[in-house]
Amino acid sequence: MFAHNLLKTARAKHFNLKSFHTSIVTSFDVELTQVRYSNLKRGKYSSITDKHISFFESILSKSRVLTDAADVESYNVDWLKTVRGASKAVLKPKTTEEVSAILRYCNENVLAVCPQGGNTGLVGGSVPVFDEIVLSTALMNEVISINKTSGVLVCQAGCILENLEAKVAEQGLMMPLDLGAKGSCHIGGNISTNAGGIRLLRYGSLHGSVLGVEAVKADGTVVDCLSTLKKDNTGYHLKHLFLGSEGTLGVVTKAAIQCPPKPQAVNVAFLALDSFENVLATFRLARSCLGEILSSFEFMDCDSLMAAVTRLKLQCPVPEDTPFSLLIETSGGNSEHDEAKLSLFLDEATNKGYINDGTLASEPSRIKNLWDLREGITQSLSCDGYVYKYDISLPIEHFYDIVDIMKERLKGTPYIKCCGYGHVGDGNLHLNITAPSFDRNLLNLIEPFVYEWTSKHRGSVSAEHGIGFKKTGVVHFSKSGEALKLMAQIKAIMDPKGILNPYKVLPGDPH
Ligand code: FAD
Ligand code: 2HG
Ligand code: ZN
Repeated sequence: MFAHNLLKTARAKHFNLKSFHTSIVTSFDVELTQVRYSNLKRGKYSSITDKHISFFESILSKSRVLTDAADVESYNVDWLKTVRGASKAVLKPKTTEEVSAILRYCNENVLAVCPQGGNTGLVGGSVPVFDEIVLSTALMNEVISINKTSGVLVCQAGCILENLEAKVAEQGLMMPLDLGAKGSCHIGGNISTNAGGIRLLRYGSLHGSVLGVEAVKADGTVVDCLSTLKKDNTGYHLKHLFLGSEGTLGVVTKAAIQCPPKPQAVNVAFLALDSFENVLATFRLARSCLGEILSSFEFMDCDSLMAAVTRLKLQCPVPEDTPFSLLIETSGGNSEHDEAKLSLFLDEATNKGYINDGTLASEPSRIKNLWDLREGITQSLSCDGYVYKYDISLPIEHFYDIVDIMKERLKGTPYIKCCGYGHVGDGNLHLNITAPSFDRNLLNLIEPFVYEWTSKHRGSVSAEHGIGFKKTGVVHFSKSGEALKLMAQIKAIMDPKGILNPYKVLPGDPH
């Protein structure tokens, strides 16, 4: 029988992404990007003047144009506190028409713009590199409609994911994506990064569940692809251009999203395993035993889990020296049916010797406590100082190899932790290496080695976080020269003056 090592309820603790991390390093401690990456050249953009500010104030009102250095600062620094721009202005439109007027003006005056949602991106894409104007979607937060029958939500781009989750739940629906940053990230940011998250295994990528988008091109043209239809094969599927283009092709202003029904029964098992081989065996078994009710299959190694346990002071549901842990979630329409399936799976996994220990939760607060352990890892690791983050897709059989290889490679260096966690079900590993502070020698030991290794194993150098600012130099490890050329051509058509999020995604100098 499966060992129901009952969880002594972990402390219910809802961490706030913004305040938690801000308390460790302040924005002003972060080195300016233009200093840290001193070989970068500012593009030939105009610098913002009082005349430009007056124009923005005339269309937005004074209160929605921030120019005071103290007000602007948090928009200049990324969530990880690893890059810092020097923007002098933040614009906060409320409508598509205002976004259009801003971009038309910026395009005519060759002013560079950095679109920003919740600023939770992990690749430095959401903050300026030099003095780009920040266009924040924070006030574009209206839910336009929710159709209970079709399950289609239409909303503005600045809606916070967690708020949308609560809104659609009132209609018996759920959002098709979920991620640790849900309390801060915007749906427009999710679309622009093509965010993956913890339920992609079940509900697929946003390329499937985003039915339509409205976006504004660099010259201010509003592109209305806000279809709410499931089927629409009328020519090129333009909406996909905005999914994952990280603000370089247009500003997403509205979206139509297919929301699945909210499941009636959710169960979470948190399991202890002693080898990665057993992780893979458990995954195979879960797929065959749990089938359609499997909604997450998340993995963390000992250092990742213990970072969350110690930093967030959470109860550890498995022995503290457990080499590997899994969080497996099922969701479906019938609790008896789901529990019976889960029980069978757990018994079989125990009998086969795949799992050693674990706990099971079906009550919402206990489920949340278990998820907090997994979702709190990113924040906890940041407490060490600087985090070198790698978000890679790999063939499943090589999923964990790089963590051990990297530990060996970094012996004798000042790194603190080298750990791996992520979405096994999607073949997506988060390799994180922490150190007291940014160290170029350490970086040079990790890169380009980690990318070469990933490429050699036919993996992707960015599974779900995107390219942003930090990965432009390595995108060629996962994209052919021809593909990169086509990307540059598309950029030139959509944004000929290169004003939208320069220095991001595409390798090479901006326009
Ligand atoms: P921002 O960070 O503000 O922006 C991200 C990029 O999108 C930038 O390039 C920006 O210019 C662009 N952008 C933003 N809004 C728009 C818009 N309206 N139009 C055009 N461009 C725009 N990511 C995952 O994929 N899976 C995870 O599981 C996951 N977990 C996370 C957990 C934590 C604790 C944190 C801090 C981050 C996590 N992330 C994850 C990364 C991040 O949350 C996602 O990339 C998210 O989608 C970013 O949304 P945002 O609103 O914060 O966008
Ligand atoms: C997650 O899955 C996020 O928790 C963040 O994608 C991963 O911080 C990371 O490396
Ligand atoms: Zn992830």
